[in-house]
Amino acid sequence: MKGNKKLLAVAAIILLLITPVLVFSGGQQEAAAPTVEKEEAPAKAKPFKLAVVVPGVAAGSPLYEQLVAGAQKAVDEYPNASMKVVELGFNQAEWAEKMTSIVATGMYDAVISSNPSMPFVSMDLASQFPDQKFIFVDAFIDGHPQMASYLYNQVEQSYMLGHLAGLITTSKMKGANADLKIGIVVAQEYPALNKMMVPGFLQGAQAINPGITLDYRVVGNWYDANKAAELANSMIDSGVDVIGVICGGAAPGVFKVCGERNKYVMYWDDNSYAKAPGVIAGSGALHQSKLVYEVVVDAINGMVDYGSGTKLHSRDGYIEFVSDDPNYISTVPADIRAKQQKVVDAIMSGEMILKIPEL
Ligand code: RBF
Repeated sequence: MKGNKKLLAVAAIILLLITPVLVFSGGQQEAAAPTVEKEEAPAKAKPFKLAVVVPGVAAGSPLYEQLVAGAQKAVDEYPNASMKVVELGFNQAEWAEKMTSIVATGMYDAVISSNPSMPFVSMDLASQFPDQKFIFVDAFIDGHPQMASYLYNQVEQSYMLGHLAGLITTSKMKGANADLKIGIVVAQEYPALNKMMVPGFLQGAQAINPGITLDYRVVGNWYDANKAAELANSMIDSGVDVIGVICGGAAPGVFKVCGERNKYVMYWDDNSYAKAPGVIAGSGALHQSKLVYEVVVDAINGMVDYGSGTKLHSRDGYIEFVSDDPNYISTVPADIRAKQQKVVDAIMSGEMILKIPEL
């Protein structure tokens, strides 16, 4: 009892002492410490403008859709933040010029974009506008004071997909044939593709059988679904029964042909089983909307470490093989899924290390 009274008295004194502060603060969070208020309150209220640059077209490209969604989620949480989405379109020769016209407005505290070419597309522009800050996801640049970048370990995503492709092509699944041939349809060549994705995919498949070969085809752009379909047909004619697809908006061409001819697709970037149930037999996922959300929140709060390049692995939670989707479970038999899961678990836990090469 005695102790309680003493506590009550102390609480009353504290309340008396802080009441004026609470009254004066008018509900503002920063008002508790007047000295801090002077320096921090205006900084927090300062408008933050973000340019979200889609190098291509968002629709049909999951990583770009996630870029926009992640940025939007962060901006929605901060009343002082706003963003503008700009699509650069499919003509890559125009990208640097279009980026310049965004940056030249001087309006944006940061520009965020996604794909491995964007740091290099922006390099000259960065020296012309030394105050402009850039954030690149799905890209790598280290040591540039105006740029922060985040690179996914695409060897891991690709190995997991290749491993399943290997299991399927050597299986008795209804679309699988006796040939040890898998394929990949890509939109265009770039270092991250040639050094991480294609080798990772093949390495994963060859872990099942070293005799497996890869039929590699290039569409030439990120939108031509008819061309992608033509390539898929020709690959299937030559004995391919599982096709990896990294060609953005052209991918539905491969889905269609594989659906018609009872073959299988491996898909990167997002849980996409529902886009072609029974045809997409394996899907990886990059958690780009989560990454972008976190990085944009940091940018709004002035916490981005410009000058750094960050490498993200499966064990960091940004890369996944989607094994709990009902379409995966109904398309791929349990014994194959069990073998696949062992490798997925080993990669996710960090027990199996697949290094990112120099790009
Ligand atoms: N991926 C897409 O899904 N759609 C695109 O339009 C697209 N355009 C790209 C353009 C360039 C120059 C580069 C280097 C990559 C592009 N990517 C695109 C690929 C993307 O960055 C990533 O590598 C793949 O989606 C696999 O994760």
